[in-house]
Amino acid sequence: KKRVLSGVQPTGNLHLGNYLGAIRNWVEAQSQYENFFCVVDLHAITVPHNPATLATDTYTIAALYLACGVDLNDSTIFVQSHIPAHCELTWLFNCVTPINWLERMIQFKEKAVKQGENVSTGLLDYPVLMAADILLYDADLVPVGEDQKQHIELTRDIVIRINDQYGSKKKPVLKLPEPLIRKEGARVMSLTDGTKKMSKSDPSEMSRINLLDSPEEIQKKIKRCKTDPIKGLEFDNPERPECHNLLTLYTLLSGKTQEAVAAECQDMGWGQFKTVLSEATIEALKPIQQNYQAVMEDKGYLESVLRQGREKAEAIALSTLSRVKAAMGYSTPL
Ligand code: AQP
Repeated sequence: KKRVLSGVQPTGNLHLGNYLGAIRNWVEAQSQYENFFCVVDLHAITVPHNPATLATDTYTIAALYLACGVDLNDSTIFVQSHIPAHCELTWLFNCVTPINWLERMIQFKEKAVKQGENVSTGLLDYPVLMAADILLYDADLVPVGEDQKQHIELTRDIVIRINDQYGSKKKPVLKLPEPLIRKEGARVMSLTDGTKKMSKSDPSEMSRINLLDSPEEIQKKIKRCKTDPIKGLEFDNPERPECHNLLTLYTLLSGKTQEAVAAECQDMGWGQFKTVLSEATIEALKPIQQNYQAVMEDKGYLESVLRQGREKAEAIALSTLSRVKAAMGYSTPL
């Protein structure tokens, strides 16, 4: 089976963008692959973070993976910082990655602007750590949302460079991974601005629906979300980004086809549609929230999942790390 690697940062509550752009796709395809899903807590400190909540947030994300349907028969769940090889491989990659490759990254530029003078070296280095995450496991495929495509391209550039400098055509050091971006859900947009992606770092809670939001919160956010004054609802009108985004959310959460939703909603007013969308969202999130409560009631179980996950993942990571170090000419530890 082909191997899949993906992850989410524990930088706050997971939202519908993370779910529809990534986790739901992991779950739908997991039986076809051998999967590794990590909670990327080392990435979480590339922006200012709260030490008091980092560990709890990490557990929350791992529990949400299980709650969303990640199946341990097909998938391994682990925490990035539990495996030091991620940092070590990052250092090796740092020394072959030109700084200007990193300065070109859109996510870096966007996040750096927000932070002014406090931008950390870690934020610039984020994509190199991500390359280490992927390449340590010889992943074939990386299922992510559209926003991560540029980072996977950079991972591929690092592979090409390492193979070129330290490997041979016959014996490449690293495997070249491919992004796996599903068209549906690849870019879920903010509820307050249909031209911006839904994001954990948006200061407005009203801009996103979190997977653990109560039905009342969901209703309130959808009631207040940005719309437009045009009558009738339609997909694909570039003048109406909010309309397209909300209809897309309804399509994905209700499980209906785009054609069915277009027909159902074409004559609706916003008030009526918002009720329909709220109900579909609450209904879709209900089982995830129930599963999450059940997982959180048994902390011992979650710990054992993460312990076993670490053991399995670390064995693979250490073997890749030795391979890369040997290719780069390092002596074997005595
Ligand atoms: N709006 C989105 N639409 C589709 N997919 C999305 N993803 C994130 N936002 C959207 C996908 O979710 C996965 C995990 O993302 P992450 O939390 O590790 O990093 P991120 O992309 O930085 O997520 P956020 O919410 O946007 O956080 P901030 O605000 O910190 O940047 C990835 O597969 C991502 O593509």
